[in-house]
Amino acid sequence: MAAAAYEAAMRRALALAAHGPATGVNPRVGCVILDADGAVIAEGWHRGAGTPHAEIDALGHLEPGDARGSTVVVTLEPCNHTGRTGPCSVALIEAGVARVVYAASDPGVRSGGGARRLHDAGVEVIGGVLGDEVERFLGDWLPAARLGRPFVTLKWASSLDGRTAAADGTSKWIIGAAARQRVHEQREASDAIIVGTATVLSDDPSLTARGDAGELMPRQPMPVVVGVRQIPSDAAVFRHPHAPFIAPTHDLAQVLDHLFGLGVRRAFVEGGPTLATAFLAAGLVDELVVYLAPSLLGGPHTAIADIGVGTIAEARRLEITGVERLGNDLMIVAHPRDGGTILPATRPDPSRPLHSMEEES
Ligand code: AOF
Ligand code: ZN
Repeated sequence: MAAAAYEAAMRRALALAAHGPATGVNPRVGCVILDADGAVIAEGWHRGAGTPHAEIDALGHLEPGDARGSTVVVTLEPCNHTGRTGPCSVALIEAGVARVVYAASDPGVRSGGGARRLHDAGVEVIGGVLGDEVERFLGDWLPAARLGRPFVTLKWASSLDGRTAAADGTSKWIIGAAARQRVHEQREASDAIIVGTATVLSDDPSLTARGDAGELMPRQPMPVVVGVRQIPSDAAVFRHPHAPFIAPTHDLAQVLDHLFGLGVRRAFVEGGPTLATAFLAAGLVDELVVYLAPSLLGGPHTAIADIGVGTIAEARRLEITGVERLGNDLMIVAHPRDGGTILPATRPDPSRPLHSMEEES
């Protein structure tokens, strides 16, 4: 079979993968099974954690023995572990497939290694077909799997001069309705929203994802509150559809580690400035989303505090990877040019906070 046939089947597998859920612990995966003539004999995709993997879903559409000698085209390297389900590598070997074509390697410490296992069992294995497209499609899931922690987006909304509050600390509605709605979409696309205790104490946010009529969106991220200060038992976050995860610590790496274990792959850090600065300084921010309103506030309430840039040559230079105009506001997405995190970690000891997260207003 020609490379073009594998690519065409991979394109179909990618379209199938898109039926799956875009958030949560498991990736979106699609699979197409071809007979020896290259005709499609089965298709499958993954429907979320606890359900069959794409390969098993596709095999399930065939009679026993019908996959013998077939070519399995799948967007992610077949898994090699027993998680909520058994290893797909073994299922494919037992089904007697002749060849496995995949796009992206599985970076999981436990789940990876399926390609090698298949190869060792005499199955022809071809990796990297439409690799870049599938990488882009998998979005934050792959970086999170590689990092072994959630992919972290840091968001703030500021005036044109980079202030997130006026001199008296008031900060409601810096950005307009269209931009605020975009924030709700980004919340819905996240697995967790993280704020500091100071934000809970000053703003009492609900940390829900809502539609433009204020209604709850179908998916709600897990609310997470970081910091050692007590928050009142009647705080709005306790009325969130999911029980909030309260992390009475300043050890952000540990918080992320715990969230990863709970299945969080995409974390959205929403405030305030001290928590934002602490995440940056700990080298734990992968992406920056900045909403800019055409207003000027002046004064002391900058979006982030000292990040150790003493002179202009030390400025952390980023690349703008997205711009959207939302009503009168702008949304800017930025990433580091050289890969890695927005700021490299500056504090080797995460148990010593840069500033107290509790000082923030
Ligand atoms: C999926 N769907 O189609 C494939 C996956 O806990 P489990 O058993 O569902 O295993 C999840 C892991 O399996 C996942 O993180 C990924 O590494 C691998 N492959 N996962 O959810 C699939 N092929
Ligand atoms: Zn699998």
